[in-house]
Amino acid sequence: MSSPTVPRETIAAIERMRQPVVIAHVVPDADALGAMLGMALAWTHEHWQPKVSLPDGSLSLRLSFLVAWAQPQIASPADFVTADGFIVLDTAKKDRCNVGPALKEKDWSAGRPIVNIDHHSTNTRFGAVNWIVDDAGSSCELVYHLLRAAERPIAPLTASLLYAGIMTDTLGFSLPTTRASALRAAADLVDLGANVGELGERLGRSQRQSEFDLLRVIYANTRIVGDGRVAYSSAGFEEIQSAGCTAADIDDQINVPRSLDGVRLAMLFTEGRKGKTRINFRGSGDVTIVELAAEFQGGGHSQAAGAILDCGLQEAIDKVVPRAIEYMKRFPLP
Ligand SMILES: [Mn+2]
Repeated sequence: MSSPTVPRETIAAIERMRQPVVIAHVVPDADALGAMLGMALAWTHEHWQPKVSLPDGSLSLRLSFLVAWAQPQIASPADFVTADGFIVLDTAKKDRCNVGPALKEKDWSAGRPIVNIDHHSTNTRFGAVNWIVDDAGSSCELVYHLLRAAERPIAPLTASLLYAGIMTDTLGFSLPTTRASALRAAADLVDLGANVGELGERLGRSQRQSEFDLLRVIYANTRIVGDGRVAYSSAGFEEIQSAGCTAADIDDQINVPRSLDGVRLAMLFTEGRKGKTRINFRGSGDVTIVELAAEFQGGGHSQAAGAILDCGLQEAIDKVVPRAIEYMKRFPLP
């Protein structure tokens, strides 16, 4: 993939705003945070005062350092009222926006323009302006190209934030979604001052005891089914609590069942909130899983998707695992 072309109308729509709120998805990962914080930082100047949406409790401990680095202006409910537009990044559907429980049920954009920039294949194009590049490896890569095209300065801190998203959404430049353009963008960001070593340390080698304890649970609960091609794990509400974690800390643990040799479909079931079970799906090799997630009203990318069921952990496992084993029949062994 050559570098994506940034549509002029995307830049023009952003430049028409003066006090937008920049938003990413619920349970923000490093790509969501990097894109949101990088965008807000690079675009802060005398005529442009962006705020970012980060409701209480929505940030994982592991990624909180990105917010501490960026020191963004956090949007209050009043800022949502006075905003003249919204920039939504890395978010496939409007109801996945991380605006907090009070605003979630309301029409928070109320006729004002939304600029929607994303790389999820299931993006519903809910913005007034939509720039969706579903073969881009990360939203941070898109933000990088946008800042370049709009001739916004990229400070070393912005470079670090964007590098964090490009690196993590490609699992350290190791997924098949890693295009040459992602590596080029990352290289440019290193030239611009991205702190590769510190990011590697913080994102890959700085587990807290609580996260480590939750991983013990994930390893212990991992099951292999479907002739060894399907693996899943789970953490119940009490298991998450007693490890000292919250729903915001759940994400990367999907890599435990996914890392088993021969597994092509991995799932992680977590009950971060009582009575709501989140499922992370990952596919590898020729196995795509976004269609499976869609059967449970979820979405995402072809090989990384999620869904939320309104039921407890065991009920969700009983519902989804047999269906997943059945689903694998469309991917016969070579
Ligand atoms: Mn992403």
